[in-house]
Amino acid sequence: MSYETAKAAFAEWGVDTDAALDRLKTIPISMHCWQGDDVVGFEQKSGSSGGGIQATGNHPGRARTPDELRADLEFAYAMIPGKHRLNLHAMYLDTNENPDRDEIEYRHFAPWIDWAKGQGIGLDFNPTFFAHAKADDNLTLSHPDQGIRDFWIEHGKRSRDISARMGAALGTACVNNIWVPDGYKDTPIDRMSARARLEGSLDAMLAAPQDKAQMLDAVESKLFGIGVEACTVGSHEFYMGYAIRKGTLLCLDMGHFHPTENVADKLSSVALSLDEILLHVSRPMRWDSDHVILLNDDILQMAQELVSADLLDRTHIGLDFFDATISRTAAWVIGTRNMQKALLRALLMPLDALKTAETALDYTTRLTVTEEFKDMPFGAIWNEFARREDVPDGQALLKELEHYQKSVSGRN
Ligand code: RNT
Ligand code: ZN
Repeated sequence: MSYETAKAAFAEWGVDTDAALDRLKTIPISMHCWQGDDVVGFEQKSGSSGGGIQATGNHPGRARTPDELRADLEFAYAMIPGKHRLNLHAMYLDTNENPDRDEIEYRHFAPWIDWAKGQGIGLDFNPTFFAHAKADDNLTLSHPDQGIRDFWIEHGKRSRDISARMGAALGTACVNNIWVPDGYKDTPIDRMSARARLEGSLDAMLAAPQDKAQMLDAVESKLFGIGVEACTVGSHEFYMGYAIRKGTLLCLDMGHFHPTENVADKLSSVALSLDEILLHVSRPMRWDSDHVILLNDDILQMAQELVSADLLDRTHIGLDFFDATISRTAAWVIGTRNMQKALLRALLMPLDALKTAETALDYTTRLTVTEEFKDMPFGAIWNEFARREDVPDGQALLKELEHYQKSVSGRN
């Protein structure tokens, strides 16, 4: 279907497709560096991610160096309409030095900042509280040993300083997201002390004020992880309370709740108590499995809430998935485009008319319209977006993805 025909179909419902495309273009997605190398990072040590997270699969083409990762990212960005961001983890430093986590400095990330400047993209950041000998017990900021806590507090402080300098250098606030794996495989006796220690460590880490124009603190909760089935110290309630009391962002990861919970439903609730929100858009399958996000109901509902509740300006959309059984670059491209497609569908809904029907308790109209809209030609509007943004679609996209994958498949 031509764009003009599709545009007319939406116009009949009072929806302006050009306005939707203009808006979509301005929504940055923070693409996570760790999809490119199975959450391994570039520290001078071997080892896997730990902390209850795991990429499975050994598809050829894993980025082994920062240069390879940047090349892969450049390709992925070229396949994705619009301008986006990169979400870096501290263990992706780019340096010949070998600093421990409590020794990292801005200069260890300088090549990333230069590259981001050249690409015209913003950076986000994460301290890495896993894949390290001092995190082997799955206890970091809540560890009973003050020395271990201090080590991780120092890592967190340095990450905040690095984030602030990244934000200043790039002219866009860097979201520094704190996720720790802390928890217990079996039922703990003293949850309270563990949570009090986590709170104390966070307070110490976040004590130094930072300019919000340069960096924003975020905290990420979790229900459970592999190896920490009985109790996660940084639970949802823990961090929700913490974020509200301390004025940080709250990160909602879609894989970090009970499987039947609707994470989209949480947005409006937390938004009444928080200034800003961070999302880790992900797809759990039976557990926090971090599958590549699909254009499924969960994502569509998330996007619709962002638009309907007018939360786009105070929500930072980050992605969090890692699949090593398929082309890693294709995973980035498909997942990021799906987030955009979900946002586009939300922007193309006749939300005012639906809200009017709902306020009038006319749920019949609400259901009729939302179901009729499932047959609307969203695809033609997306195709137009890709055309305007000069990125391939359909078979041309498939070809590009295959071609690039072939070019990296010799890496081993
Ligand atoms: C883990 C969290 C966390 C990580 C990244 C790598 O369950 O979701 O966000 O995936 O920090
Ligand atoms: Zn996450």
